[in-house]
Order: sequence, then structure tokens, then C-alpha cells
Amino acid sequence: MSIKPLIILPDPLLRQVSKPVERVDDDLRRFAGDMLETMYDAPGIGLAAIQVGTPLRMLVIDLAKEDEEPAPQVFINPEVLRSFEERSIYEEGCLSIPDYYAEVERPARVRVKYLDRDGKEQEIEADGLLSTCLQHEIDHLNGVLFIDHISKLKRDMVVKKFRKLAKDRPATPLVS
Ligand code: GNR
Ligand code: NI
Repeated sequence: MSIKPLIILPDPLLRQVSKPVERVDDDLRRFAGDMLETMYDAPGIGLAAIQVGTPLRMLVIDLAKEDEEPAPQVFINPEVLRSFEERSIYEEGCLSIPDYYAEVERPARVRVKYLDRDGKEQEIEADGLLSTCLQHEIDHLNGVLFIDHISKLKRDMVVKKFRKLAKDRPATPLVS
């Protein structure tokens, strides 16, 4: 298992559309383990593969609180089958946009189809934080960031700030 460097805004990788996973094998399960380790280290409650530089349609989530047992979940090739009418607003953050938070409105409930870590087809109906987190991560698979759901004025400010930060900071090393 290993912790991988996170891809940070404005890295163009974050705008790439990820490709479906073709086979769920031991290599992929190992990679899911690395994603979980990277997410726990950050720490975060979700992570999409592209955030560690791999353009595959997979994501991990763990919503367990600090005093609870870990509850890692792996979603491979997830698809939103249905978004319900009701909306909810959460304050979101993103490990690829460190220390920036904003309220985002999304469908409160979604039905999602995916493959689990055994390659078996599953369906869930999610609400609350799981719904928000799944939608945030599935957005990443399509090159969409949570700042795309806020006002253009706020988004432009954030992107400008991160462009400036990137100039003063060396790029993510390939080996660390
Ligand atoms: O750690 C994270 N917290 C979070 C909070 C509210 C809504 C979504 C998230 S996901 C984020 C980790 C991340 O960037 N995943 O892509
Ligand atoms: Ni994110």
C-alpha cells in the first residue's frame, strides 16, 4: 500500500474525462487500497482516481466518524441512474482545491449503479452526505469540480488564486 501525491488545481488532469475500468482484478484492488490510504492520510471522506493522476472511473468513500470503525467503500464504473427532485445544500471541499469551501446545491437523493471490488454489479439509493459525496466524486470522473457549481465570480477568484500558488510551487513530483 502506498500514499500517492494529490493532483491540485489548476492541473489540467482534473479536467480529463476518465475511462471505464475494463477488469476488476488484484492490481485494481491494490490501487483501490492505495486510494483509500491516500484519502485517510489527507484526510478526506472521498477520492476519485484522477485525483492521484489515474484517469479511471473509480472512486472510494469512507463516511465513518473518527470514533467509529473505518467503513471503506469502493465504487467502480459508477453511473447515476436517477436523480430525485428534492435538493440539498452542503458545504463542500475538495482535496484537489485545498482549504477552499463553498455551499453546493445538488439532488438530495440519487440511485447509482456500480461494480464493487469483486466486480459484482450493485445498485444503491443514497441520500444525505453519501449522496453529495457520490455526486462530487462522479463529477471528478467527468472532469467536473465542485467550483463548477458555484458562481462564476467565486470560481474565477479561486482558479486565479490557485494559478498564482502553482507558480510559486514546484509541480507534483512524479516520484516522491
Ligand atoms: O474530503 C472531502 N470532503 C467533502 C465534503 C463535502 C462534500 C464532498 C467532499 S469530498 C472531499 C474529498 C474530495 O475531494 N473528493 O473528491
Ligand atoms: Ni474532490
